[in-house]
Formats: sequence, structure tokens, C-alpha cells
Amino acid sequence: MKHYNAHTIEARWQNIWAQSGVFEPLKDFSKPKKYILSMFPYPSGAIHMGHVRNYAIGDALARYYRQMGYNVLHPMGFDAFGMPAENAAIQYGIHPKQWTYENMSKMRIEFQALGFSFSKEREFATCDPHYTKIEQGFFIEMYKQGLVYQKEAWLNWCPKDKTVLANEQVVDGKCWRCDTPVVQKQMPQYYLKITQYAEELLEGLKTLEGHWPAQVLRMQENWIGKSQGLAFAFTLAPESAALLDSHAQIEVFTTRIDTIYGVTFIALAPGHPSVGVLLERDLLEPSIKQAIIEMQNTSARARSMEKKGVLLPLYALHPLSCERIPIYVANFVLESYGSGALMGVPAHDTRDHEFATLLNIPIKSVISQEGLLEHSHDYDGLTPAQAREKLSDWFEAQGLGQRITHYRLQDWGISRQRYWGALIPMVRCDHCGLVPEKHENLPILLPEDVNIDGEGNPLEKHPKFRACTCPTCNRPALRECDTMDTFFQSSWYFLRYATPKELWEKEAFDPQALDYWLGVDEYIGGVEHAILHLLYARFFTRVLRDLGYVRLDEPFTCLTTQGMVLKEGAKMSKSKGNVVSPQEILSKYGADIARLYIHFVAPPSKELDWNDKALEGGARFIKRFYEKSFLVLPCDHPPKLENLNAQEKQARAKVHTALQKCHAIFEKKQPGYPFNTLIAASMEALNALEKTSNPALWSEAYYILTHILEPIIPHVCSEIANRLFKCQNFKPQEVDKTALEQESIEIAITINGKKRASMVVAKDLDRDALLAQAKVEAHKWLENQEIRKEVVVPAKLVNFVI
Ligand code: ANZ
Ligand code: ZN
Repeated sequence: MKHYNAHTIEARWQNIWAQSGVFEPLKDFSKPKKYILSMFPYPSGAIHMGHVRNYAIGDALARYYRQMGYNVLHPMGFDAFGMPAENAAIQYGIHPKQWTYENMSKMRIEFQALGFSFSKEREFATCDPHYTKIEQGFFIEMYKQGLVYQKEAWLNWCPKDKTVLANEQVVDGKCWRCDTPVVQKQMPQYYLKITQYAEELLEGLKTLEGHWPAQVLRMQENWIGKSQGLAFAFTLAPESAALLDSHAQIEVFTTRIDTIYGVTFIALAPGHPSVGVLLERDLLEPSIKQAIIEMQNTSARARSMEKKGVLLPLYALHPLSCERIPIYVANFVLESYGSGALMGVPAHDTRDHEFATLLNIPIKSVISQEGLLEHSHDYDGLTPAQAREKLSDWFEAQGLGQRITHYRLQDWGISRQRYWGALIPMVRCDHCGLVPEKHENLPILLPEDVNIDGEGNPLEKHPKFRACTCPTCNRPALRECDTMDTFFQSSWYFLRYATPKELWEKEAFDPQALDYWLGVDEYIGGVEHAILHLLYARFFTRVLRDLGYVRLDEPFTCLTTQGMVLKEGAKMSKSKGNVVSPQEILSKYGADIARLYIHFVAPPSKELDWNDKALEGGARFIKRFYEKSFLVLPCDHPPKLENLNAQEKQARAKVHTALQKCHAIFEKKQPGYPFNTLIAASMEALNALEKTSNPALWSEAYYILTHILEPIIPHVCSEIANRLFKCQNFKPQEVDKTALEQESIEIAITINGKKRASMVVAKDLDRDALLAQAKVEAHKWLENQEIRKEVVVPAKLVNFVI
């Protein structure tokens, strides 16, 4: 008997795989396909446990579908532009490009050491020039279609990094990378018109129901934030109008026009244009001016923490009662939503209520206890919905307002004032204005002789780079130095993988290959990308569809989001010093044990709390599985089994139960990829097998177990299967139903009488064990529920009343 040595076995198989090209997708489009994609990493130089988990899930799926005879695309690449490369340049004086490509080499070695079955041929980095070339081409086409525009905007600005931050990059009012308090700054930015696709992006979510986690769909829906209401303008009282422009009005957006008689104030965003006029004309008291400037310099996020506001020397007239309504500047009003102003109804809106209480503004209720309108003149007694209709009709008929649909979703600001990114391919000409580069000049690449010192954008300080010829009039012109948000690159990388490498220099995509491979059959990644990345990718796909590149609406057919990897209940982080490094685990235990552990302790969607003890358990199993394999007789095919005794039948039933479970899990008959239950079933099968000594039975069991565990622990399974069965390729295995019938039965699990799941159990399992297993299988439906009654119908079903 040989001892298990993970390192020799794993090195051998990794070599064989690297030489053989078995993980490359085939160009035979007549075969059924599976496109299995894990989100690509940023090349930081070392992968972390979150990556290992993400890729272990994807790899299991890819390997399973190869067994099943599918043509599998399972690519990996690098999301290679972004800040950390520049920070490294600032800190260590190493060029971002060198740093990035060196890190990728290190990470490639780690991928190999983990046995991931990525396609090598399709790998690319988003900073590769061929990728930039295509992407800049897309940008120009979008610009020509009117999908890109420039606009002055209030932006989150990190004074330290000298960069614009997205709202999500502002954490508690501070820069997510360097913790510097964020200020607001106005500057011209390039925007993509994602709002033009808002309705379609919302509608599309319906087609994803049941295939994407419900929580992710809800987050996307809220992010798009559709609401229907009325836009109308308040006229200013005459002396107020005189302060501004004589025809000035305050436009507002409301979803509750039924509460119009409850308006007791109007609130403007700190960046509202009328506020700007008052400041410009110096019409405000110093203390008020000071307070407004402070609000303007606070990010929207930070502003939402505590309500603040000041009264302006302005009054508007109520459109129905003609009462004078005071106008405030309020920090909770967003510049970028609606018209940047709202009608305040403190009696019926909690934010308004808080604000009114703070500033002693009257509160006027216009909806009675019974839920009908009151103090609303002609509208008294109506339901709010009726009043909304009637009032909207009235405003529209008077020409004073109109019904509109608003989306919380805003256009996507893609300008970054950073060096290490894809350049925006635009040119400023004194004569022609802003013009896109010519296609034949692409890619516009970054100059490499730059001085990156952390102060602003090095491209701006590079006259040789900036000087160019105008693509329209050939006069001297200036190159744009903004680079693109890195989300731009990650919005289409999954489309690029489908195209064979040899076409990359010439074309964006091979249309036939795109049609064949897309959508992605399973996309796996962290839930932190639930909103932005996925929304941008869904948008980008539609834009490319409308530009004629792809014939696809939704890029990701199914989505799996994996839970975080924790240590003792806390997020792993360098500052807490609780990081478990993949390198350490690899050198101590090897890849298979690490992979088994990851799949064994928690199903993908759950958090995974790292625990070395449980790792040892997995290590013992693999060791035993390997070492016992030397008791198995080598053979070409699993032998026929006859005249088994009761114990042998029991063991065989367990093996086939595990096999059945394997198919059920991968084919999603049991949702959420609960590989932990597959591993448990395999362990049980091995235990039962060890109580028997029938060589034929052992052969069959090992044949099946190496197959079903190969997606999870590929090295040791390949080693055993190759030695015992000369198995070159893993092939689909068929469940022998008669083996199951011997000892196992299928039991339905119902909840309040509705079938929710089923389980295969030993025939003689007693009531308590049956209930315990049913609770595990149905935990999804039982979580946080009180079980009122448990009913067991022997050999048929278990019902829970909740
Ligand atoms: C009066 C009112 C009364 C409102 C009431 C709500 C409840 P959703 O539904 O999310 O679209 N609003 C309008 N513009 C705003 C801005 N720029 N910043 C912050 N809030 C703004 O929100 C629409 C509601 O948000 C609008 O309806 C408005 O308050 C407020 F009982 O008008 B409502
Ligand atoms: Zn010109």
C-alpha cells in the first residue's frame, strides 16, 4: 500500500493537463455546449480564499460537463486595469504595466497549482492592446450613436487619489481605497446612456427569474428604481422671482400628488441651480452660505446620515391654494434625482417629517385614519389612488405638469482621471471641438515614459502624448487624457472569450462562435457584484446587440453567487490578521484537500467559516480513499455484480445513491449546488464499502466514486482511475435503479402539503433519522419557521406544517 502524497500526485497531473490541452474548447459547434464562467480576478499578485472558492465551484461544473460529453468553454483572464497598479508604482516605483504582467504570471502558477481546468488558449488581460483596440472602437461607435456624451457633473472626488469615485466607492463618506474624506467637485465627464435602456433592463429581469438568485434580481430592480409620478413647477412669489430670474420656477417630481394640500415646504438640493444663483449674486447671509457650501462638499451618502437644512429668502406659491410655501435647502435632496427639488409633505413622508421636526416646519395631515383624503377641498373623501389620477389629470389639462416615469438609475459616468486604464479615444480640436479618433488609429495606447507620483493624472503632464492631429481637419489638437472606468472592460470580456485567439488582432468577435457559446450557462462570482458589474454587463450586451455585434439580450443565463469566506465569523482581512492564505494551505495539504474542504463545509451560497479542524477531516478521507484503492483489482470495465449479500447490497446502494445525488446536484434538480451532500454521500459509501470484501463490488464502487468526485478532487481521482481502470477520460455513469431499490427508497418532502424536495434514504431508516434528514434537505424552506407538526407516511413522504 502506498502513502498518499498530494504533491507528487498533483504535480504529475497538472503537468499532464498542461501538456495535453484537454481543457481547450473545441471548434466543433455541432456538439452540445456549456459555457461555465467564474468572474475573473484583478491581478493583485496573489489569489485569496474567495477566489479559490469561486473557481472551485466553476471548475467542478466545467469538469462535470466534460464528463457528460459537452463541449465546455471554461476560460480565465485578468481584469487588469485599475488603481492598485498605480498605487504600486507610487509606492515602489515599479511601472504599472510591469507590475501587472508580473502579477499575472504569479497567479497563473497558483491557478495551475489548484488544478483549475481553465482554457489557456483563451486567456487575456484587459490591458492587452488587442482588447483596448476593440473596446475603443466600441466607444467610438457608441459616441456616434449618441450613447456617449459629456456633461458637467457634481462628482465624488477623493482629494488624495485625485480621482472621481462612484457612489459605491464612497464608504461612510470616505474613499474606499484610502479612507480620505470625499468632497464634491464639478467637472466634465463622459457618460454612457444606460438610462436609455432602463426599462429594458428592468423587463429583462423577469426572464432571469428562477435562474438568478432572487436577492440579486431584487437588488437590480431597486437599483433601476422605476417610479411613476407627476412633474410640475411651483411659481415663485413675485419678490422671490425678482431675486432670481423673473421667470424662475421650481420644478418638482412627486409620486404622491394626492398629498398636494399637505405641502408645507419645498426643499432644494444643495447643488440646485437656483441655489447657485443665490450664491453667485451673494444674496445669502454668511452663516447660511457657509452651511450650504458645507452640504455641497459632502457626498450624497454621507449626507443621508443626518438631516440638515437652511431656510432661503424665497417663497413659492401653492398651485391650488396659492399659499406662500417657504423654500429650504436640504441635504437629503439629491441633485441627480428628478429635478433636484421636492415638495415637502411632512405628515406623509418620513424623511420630510424628520426634516420638518428638526426645523419647526408645520405638519399638515391630508389623509384621514380611514385612509381617505381630507383637508383637500374638492378631493376630500377620495382614495389616494383616485386623487392621484384626478389631480394628475387636472395638472395635465391645465398645462401645469405632466405624468412621468422616473428611474433611480443614472447614466454611467465612465471618466477616470487616472493613468492605468483604457484611454478614451477622443481628441479636442480648437477648430472642430470634441471629435472621436479614426478607427485606423486604434488602439490609442498609454505612453510608457510617465512619472507616476500620486499627484493627479500623469497623462495631463505629458505634452508629447497629448499632442496629436485632429482626425477631422488635420490641425494640431489635444488628446483626451481620461481613461475608462474598469467596469467598461469587465462589461464584455465574457463575449470575447468565445472568439478564438487567432482572430483577436483582427476582429471583435467571431459571430458564429458567439451564437454558439453565449449565453453563459453558469456565471459564478461574489454577491458584491450583484448590482454594478452585472447591470453594466447586461447593458453593454444590449448596446452591442444594437450595434449589430451580438444576437443576445441577457448574457448570463444562470448566475450563482457564492458566500464570503470568513475566519471565526469575521471577514478575512489583512488588518485583522486573520487571513488564511491559499499558498499556505496548498503547501501543507495540496489542492485536492483544499478543494474538498471548500465544497464540504458549506454549499456555495452560504458563508464559509474557515476551520482547520474540518480540513483535517477532509484530508483523512482523501488519504483513506487513495490508500484503500490499492486493494482494488485493476480492470478495464466495472464488472458485473451477482449474488451480493445483504451488506454488499447495502454498500452498493450507497454508491449508487451518491451517483444519483451527483447527477441531481449538477443538473440542478437539487438547487444551489450542494456539493457538501454529495461528498457526505460518497464518504458514507466508502464507509459501507469498507465493511465488505467483494473485489468486483470494490471495483465498481471505485469506478463510480472516482467519477463523481473528479469534479471536486480531480488529481487524486485521475490518479486512481488511471491506475485501476486505464481511464483516459471520465465518462457519464448510469445509476443502477435496481441497486437503489435494494436498500433505498425515495421519499417526498412536503411543506404544508406542497412538494418541495425529495430524498433518497435507506429503506429501514427510522422516524427520527428520517425527520432529521428531511430537515436538512428542506432547510431552505424551514429557515426561521416554526414547525407546528411533523407527519411521516412510511416509505412515502414527510410533511412539515409551518
Ligand atoms: C411628495 C411626497 C409625499 C413624496 C409622500 C413621497 C411621499 P421614489 O418613490 O423613490 O421615486 N423626491 C423627489 N425628488 C427628490 C430628490 N431629488 N431627492 C430626494 N427625494 C426626492 O421617490 C419619489 C419621492 O421622492 C417624491 O414623492 C418626492 O417626495 C421625493 F407622502 O413628493 B414625494
Ligand atoms: Zn479639427
